[in-house]
Amino acid sequence: MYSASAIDKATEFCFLLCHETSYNYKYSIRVPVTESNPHHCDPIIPLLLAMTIIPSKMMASTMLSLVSAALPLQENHKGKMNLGSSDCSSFLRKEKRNPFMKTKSFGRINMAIAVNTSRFEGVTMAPPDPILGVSEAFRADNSEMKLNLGVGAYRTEELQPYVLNVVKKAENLMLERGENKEYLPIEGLAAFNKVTAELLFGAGNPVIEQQRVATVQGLSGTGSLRLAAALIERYFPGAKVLISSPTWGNHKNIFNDARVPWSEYRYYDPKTVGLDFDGMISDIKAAPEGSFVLLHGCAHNPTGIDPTPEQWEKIADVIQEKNHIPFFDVAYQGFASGSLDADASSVRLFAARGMELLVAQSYSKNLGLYAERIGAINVVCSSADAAARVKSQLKRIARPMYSNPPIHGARIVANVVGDPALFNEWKEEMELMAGRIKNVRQKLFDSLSAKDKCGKDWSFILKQIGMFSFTGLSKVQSENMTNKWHVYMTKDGRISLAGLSLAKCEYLADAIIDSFHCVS
Ligand code: PLA
Repeated sequence: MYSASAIDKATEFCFLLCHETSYNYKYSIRVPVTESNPHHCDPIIPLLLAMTIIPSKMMASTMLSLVSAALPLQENHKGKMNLGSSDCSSFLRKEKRNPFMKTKSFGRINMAIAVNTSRFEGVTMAPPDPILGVSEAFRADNSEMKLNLGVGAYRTEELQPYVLNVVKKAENLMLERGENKEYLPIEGLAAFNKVTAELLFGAGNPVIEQQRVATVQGLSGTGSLRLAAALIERYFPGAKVLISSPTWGNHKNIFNDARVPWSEYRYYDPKTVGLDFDGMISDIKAAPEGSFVLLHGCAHNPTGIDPTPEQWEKIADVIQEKNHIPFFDVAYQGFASGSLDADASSVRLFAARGMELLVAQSYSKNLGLYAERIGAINVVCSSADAAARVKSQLKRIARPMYSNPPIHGARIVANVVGDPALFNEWKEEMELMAGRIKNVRQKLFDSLSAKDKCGKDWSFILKQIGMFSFTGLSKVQSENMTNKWHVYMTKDGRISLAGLSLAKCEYLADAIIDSFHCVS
């Protein structure tokens, strides 16, 4: 009887032959049957295959129909033929593996037609990501002057990536303890979930004491936002999410992919290069009752403009009046002001009013854990009972998406935030990072003011907060920054000051002045 492996080898031989004889083997046929597949085939199939060196696509499809027609016959012949496979397989033992065909069969019989028309013909080329795509373009540039101010990633004064000392210490602790790599529960590491909620709301906050927060570890800020979006889609069908104009570009992708409708509220006023507070309030007021209002907890991305404490109170008033649900994105706690508590004050203000709210957290920036993908989604509910149910549903959403979250970053955060000595060290390091960004911000402003002969007022740069500066450069001006000056930035005019050094401020000021005044 022909075994599955004999058939497999015969088909591979067929390809080998085609390849060696320079035939157009693209149109040959292969019917792989894996070893694990117990079905034995009619000998007609390997015979057909062995003889098949087909020069045209049309013939290939004819052969495919023949083979397909022959396939059902195999059932009838089961057990009747025993032609042996030893000769054939010894002949083929010297086979070269054909790189063209690496297909594994997952079904009972898997037919792959090796044609040059792809089944994925309808898949169009996606554009590069507006933020992460900038880093790809930066890597491809060989200029010595190049500067990557695209993605918000902290660099040292030497423009090198930075791993925090407390992170190294936490990792050493993990090695010393010889911790294992077992799966985490779906909701993540319990020690992480505890400290992350405490860091956000403050230990002893009534929402924590009363067990009214459903906290689930997420794949950093993005993954946590995505979980929340899925929860909204499932339990608030048709509810709209209001997002600021402008906002972090990925917010729109997240809600689009989760099929959650969104619209924008006014936020940035280009005339004042500040917050359009009246516009923001009236758009939130005008939204359908019960909408979700996405707010940047601190260090608004991309503008770097945050509401004042008084303005936050008014925003909370309107949201309460309209029965909306606040949804905070806290990606920069500690990075805006250098203080973890000050940067969480907006969220705490809403929680203190007894409102139900959602908060996505990220440790990418404040602990420099970008690639560890560590963050959380917190849902504050009006009762412990509701929180338990919400948590159960978040787990249900997470399980089919990624099953359970990664452990490494969660342990780092738990070790740092949960240990008083490491926690204090972290705060010092964070102040240093936030301080370096503030120094660079000041130097950029000084350089622009000194160099700009037109006397433009650049003071808005000093009013902005966090990693970014929203320069006001248009798309073409931003393109000039990249094409002429090798300064990589997003096309909305945002620059990441975390990727800038004091030494490069003058060069950057020249580039900005040239782009601003000479390109329109
Ligand atoms: N929310 C906001 C407002 C952000 O700016 C970012 C990151 C995230 C969430 C998500 O970050 P995380 O998934 O790594 O936790 N924004 C970056 C990077 C820093 C990015 O676009 O992914 C930015 O350059 O805008």
